[in-house]
Amino acid sequence: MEETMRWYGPNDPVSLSDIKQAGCTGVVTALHQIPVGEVWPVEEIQKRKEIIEAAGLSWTVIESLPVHEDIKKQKGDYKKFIENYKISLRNVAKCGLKVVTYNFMPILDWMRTDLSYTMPDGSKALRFEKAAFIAFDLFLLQRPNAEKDYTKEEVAKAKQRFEAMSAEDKESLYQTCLQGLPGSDERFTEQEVHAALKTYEDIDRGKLKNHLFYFLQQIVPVAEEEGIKLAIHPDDPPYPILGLPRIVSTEQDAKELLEAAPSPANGLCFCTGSYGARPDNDLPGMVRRLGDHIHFLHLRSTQRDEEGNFFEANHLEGNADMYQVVKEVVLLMRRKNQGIPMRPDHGHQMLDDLQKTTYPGYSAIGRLRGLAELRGLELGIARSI
Ligand code: DNO
Repeated sequence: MEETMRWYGPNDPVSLSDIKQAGCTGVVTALHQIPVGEVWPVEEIQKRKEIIEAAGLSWTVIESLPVHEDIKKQKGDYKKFIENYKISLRNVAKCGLKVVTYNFMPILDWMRTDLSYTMPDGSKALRFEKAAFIAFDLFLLQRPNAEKDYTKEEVAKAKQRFEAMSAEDKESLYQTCLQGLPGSDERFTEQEVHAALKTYEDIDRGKLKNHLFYFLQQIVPVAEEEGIKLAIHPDDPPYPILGLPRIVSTEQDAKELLEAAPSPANGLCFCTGSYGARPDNDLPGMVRRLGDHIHFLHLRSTQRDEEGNFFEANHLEGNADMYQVVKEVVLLMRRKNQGIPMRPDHGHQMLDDLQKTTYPGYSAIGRLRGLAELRGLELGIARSI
């Protein structure tokens, strides 16, 4: 695998030199300063690339080239935003970049209810607790008609959970859930979330899928022509939240989006943490069956329970069978005779990380532990088969 780490740009407290010392050959990053929907100019891409290369690393993957909300809704200026997206793809190709990650989650990207869940060893993990999330939805956000998305038992449990929270717990839950967009420090205000949710009222799963397929049919030919591999990130968590449809959650979803615009350029960011939060996703089988379209790997493991709660476990623990996943990846790379970019996705805050503020999930030492374990696992497998 081509080992990388995510780097949030010059303001990231985890530096390029830290990433280099962790043993990476490249980084995964984006021009976070460019507003979503605007064209990425060649000069800006080139400038960022030079900074990365001066540190002895390559810019292996773009994560993300974000998709404007109008494209997801097919409203407003969506045609212009699709044209802009094509120009950005051509511009990144001009700079020699090859893999572009994006997602098609409405409004919110990933969602957790706790960003510092204490593990038995004292390190901190990201966690999604269903009752807390429902409590946020019903009693803090007070989304209209939210109760109809939950069972009576779930509502009762959320109520009980909420009543037992201190004012401080409530505030922290509220801020965590509103955090919204990774890669920025911005949080949505309550009004903004309500207004944004309203704009999706008439968009169900089928409609959102059609919007994704249309978008793919527009951009995949450009990517193919430019030698770019597209990698769509799955939904995290992989099911609808806040009444919003989510359409990249299962193997079937992935197959359908690949079939909607058949091309080697149309591909997946295979995030084992996101797909793996559902027990019905067979991760090693997905690598076997969809491997030709896996252009980027996020390796991470969640530990789930029957109620739908999960936390991010150490990379080789939790529910993902990381041994089988990496074994399938090794076989795939041999078959294709090429490496696949990988990043250890997230990591616990541990050791000196606990004293630092980084993007949630993106501490240096926790990710270094994940990377080191995954690299060792790959070497062991590659040597023994
Ligand atoms: C979370 C990340 C995602 C991912 C985007 C890709 O840690 O894996 O935010 O970058 O969904 O567009």
